[in-house]
Amino acid sequence: IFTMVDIRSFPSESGIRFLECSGNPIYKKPYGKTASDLVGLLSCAEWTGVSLKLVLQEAGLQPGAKWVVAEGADAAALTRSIPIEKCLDDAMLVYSQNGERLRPQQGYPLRLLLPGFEGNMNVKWLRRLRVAAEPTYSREETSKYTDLMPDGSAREFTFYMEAKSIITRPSGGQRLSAPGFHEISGIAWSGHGKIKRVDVSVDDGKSWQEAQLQEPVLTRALTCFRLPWHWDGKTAVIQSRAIDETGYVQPTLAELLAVRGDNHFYHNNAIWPWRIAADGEVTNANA
Ligand SMILES: Nc1nc2c(c(=O)[nH]1)N[C@H]1C(S)=C(S)[C@@H](COP(=O)(O)O)O[C@H]1N2
Ligand SMILES: [Mo]
Repeated sequence: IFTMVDIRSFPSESGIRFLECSGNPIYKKPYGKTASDLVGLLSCAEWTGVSLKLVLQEAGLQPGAKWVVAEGADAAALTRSIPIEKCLDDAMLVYSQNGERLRPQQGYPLRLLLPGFEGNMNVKWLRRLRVAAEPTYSREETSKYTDLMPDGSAREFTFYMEAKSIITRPSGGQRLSAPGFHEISGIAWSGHGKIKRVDVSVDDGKSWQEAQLQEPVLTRALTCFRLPWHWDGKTAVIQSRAIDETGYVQPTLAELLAVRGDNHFYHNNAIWPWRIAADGEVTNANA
């Protein structure tokens, strides 16, 4: 048993990492109107705490350990099984966010942080870690956070948040005041590491231009991108696609639906194009 005093006496580390709910957004219509409707269950913060690897080693990790089962102290006792490889890689037990102690809503006093893994696995109000040879098959990894494929099979233990991006300016709900110069900007992120490139199309996907990335590009963190654009005042469809350091390219919604069907619920990382009308109004082109 480690108390919070014990945990806080370990050497600390900090990292800027995104955290995203894998239910962000849904596959079925009606789709959201704004960027926030589509990918609003997303944040990026500087987290401070201790390396989970260090804590496990200090506790005396035995060979044969394959999973760590993490349990929250909320009424639901949210329970998730984490593969040992992640626990011995960049997983952390965090007690601070953006330089202040965790807020109650974010898991005070202690939270598991698994950079790049779906939000649900980042257990708040952490009260127990159990080392096991098998996953526990809790509610949150069977009834929830598992997906039904078109052939009736279940896709389970989908940990990683795949590469994703969205244009936030201009985006749904906004209006371009007049034709002329407009900067296109947005955010990109990947659970597999750094964003390598973001392509932007202003002609409904016919051609793509490389956007400028804001430095520093951090691993498993939100990365801002920008592209100068001259809007000629005609109807246009603009969109962005992220490519991460593994070479993975963000898919279109049609590509995702073709493979997963719309009974799939989690891990929708599709491209979201915006339609610009002649009067400058911006709406969701997939809706
Ligand atoms: N103990 C506990 N941890 C939890 C949850 C929960 O209900 N209980 N919700 C999870 C889900 S579904 C997500 S998406 C993230 C949200 O983290 P945030 O509130 O810091 O944005 O926390 C996760 N950790
Ligand atoms: Mo979530």
